[in-house]
Amino acid sequence: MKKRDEIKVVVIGSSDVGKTTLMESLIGNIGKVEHRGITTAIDYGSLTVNGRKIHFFGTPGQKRFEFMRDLTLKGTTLALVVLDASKGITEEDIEIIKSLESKNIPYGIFINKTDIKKIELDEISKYFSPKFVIEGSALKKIGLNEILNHLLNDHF
Ligand SMILES: Nc1nc2c(ncn2[C@@H]2O[C@H](COP(=O)(O)OP(=O)(O)OP(=O)(O)O)[C@@H](O)[C@H]2O)c(=O)[nH]1
Ligand SMILES: [Mg+2]
Repeated sequence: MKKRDEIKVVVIGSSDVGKTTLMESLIGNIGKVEHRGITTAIDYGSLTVNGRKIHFFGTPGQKRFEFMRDLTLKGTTLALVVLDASKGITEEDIEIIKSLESKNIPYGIFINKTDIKKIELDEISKYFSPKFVIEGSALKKIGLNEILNHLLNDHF
């Protein structure tokens, strides 16, 4: 199978888990709209790695913006779900992931903020069937190359 030259990745997850920080660490300057640190529109940035362009769309995590998340998921290659290890797996995380599964959208999981605390990986496999699970820190720039490697090399 020929790998697609351009892919769309939607960064998704509940409020404050570090989605915008992750995009900034991966990409640098991104388009973003925030009000007191809370994302209120869609973050956007792209990267071209080994001739493959990756378009990243970051969704707001607050519940009142759920409709933007659903709209942004249209035509996505993969959803990248960000979890906050310091909070553990929350009801909202489960809701978000179950919604992806019900729409048959492939997703990978990035467990963020592992500089503060870790999550038992068994916990993840108990609930979910992601394409990949990566532990790291958006703030400390840990695990970012692993994300890119999966985006470039996996077949979704
Ligand atoms: N310790 C630690 N803090 C982090 C990490 N990543 C993000 N943060 C902090 O977590 C807070 C929220 O980060 P954001 O990137 O704004 O989170 P978000 O998911 O985009 O939030 P919403 O857009 O409101 O849904 C900020 O204070 C970040 O500095 C990390 O890896 N470790
Ligand atoms: Mg944000």
